[in-house]
Amino acid sequence: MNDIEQYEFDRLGYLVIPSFLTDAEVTSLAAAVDAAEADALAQVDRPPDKISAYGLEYRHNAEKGYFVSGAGGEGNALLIDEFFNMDPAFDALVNHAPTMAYIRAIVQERPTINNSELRIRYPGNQTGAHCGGPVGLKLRYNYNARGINCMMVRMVYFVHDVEPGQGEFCVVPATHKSNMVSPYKGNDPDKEPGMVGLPVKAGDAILFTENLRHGGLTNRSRQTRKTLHVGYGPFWMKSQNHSTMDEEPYILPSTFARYTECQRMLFRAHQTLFEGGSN
Ligand SMILES: O=C(O)CCC(=O)C(=O)O
Repeated sequence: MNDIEQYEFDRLGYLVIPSFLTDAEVTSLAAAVDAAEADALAQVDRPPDKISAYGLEYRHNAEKGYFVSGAGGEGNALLIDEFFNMDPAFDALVNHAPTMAYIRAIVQERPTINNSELRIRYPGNQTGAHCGGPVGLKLRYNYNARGINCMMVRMVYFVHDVEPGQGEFCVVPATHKSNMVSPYKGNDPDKEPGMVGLPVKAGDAILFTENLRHGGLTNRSRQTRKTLHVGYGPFWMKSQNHSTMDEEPYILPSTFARYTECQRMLFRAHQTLFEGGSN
């Protein structure tokens, strides 16, 4: 993360990183995303296995190791938690060197992955505006003598272009430093003053602090928007997926068996990487 990127991230609370993934990564991730969507869609008509603390209904596929909420079709979104278990193609995003360089620059304690969500937003769908201003400790943005000091941050990976009107990820820049909760009622990202959509190309990524007010503009196109969201934070933070909130990371033994030791460390909470050290 260079000086300009650090300045912009501190000033705005997010960064759009162009051409972050290679063409080969985009191709392989896009195919895995489509296969995951087909698998998850086959689950959504049966009764839920779990209801999250926030009231979201989840179907759990224990064999493939994921939780899905939502539905397909006009106006809906399908949210697949723990997508890392679904396909070895997703291993490329675990200890992804370019990502880790950004994460280490903004999370001061040893970072781990605490959240993985495949977000599939069908035409007509929007993601309500949330966060910004005073938030709890787990989402907080801070700056100290060592520089940027984030709690939870997210990297969003794009496997196809998202043009204006196609359900762009959106932000109210700089609200990670706001002292006030947004006074705008309804959480409609299309109507919230200051909200800006961030169009991207396939292979781009967006890094943001969860302290920033953000959401997803209405998808007014016929293209379904498919994005991979990976959350990071200090090692002591447990799962921040809604389906497994504050539980241990949900990584299947078969997924763990594929990983290198460095990849495994990204899912080990409450441990330090080096004996006697915190980093
Ligand atoms: O991309 C979107 O529609 C919203 C995503 C979001 O809220 C998040 O990644 O925290």
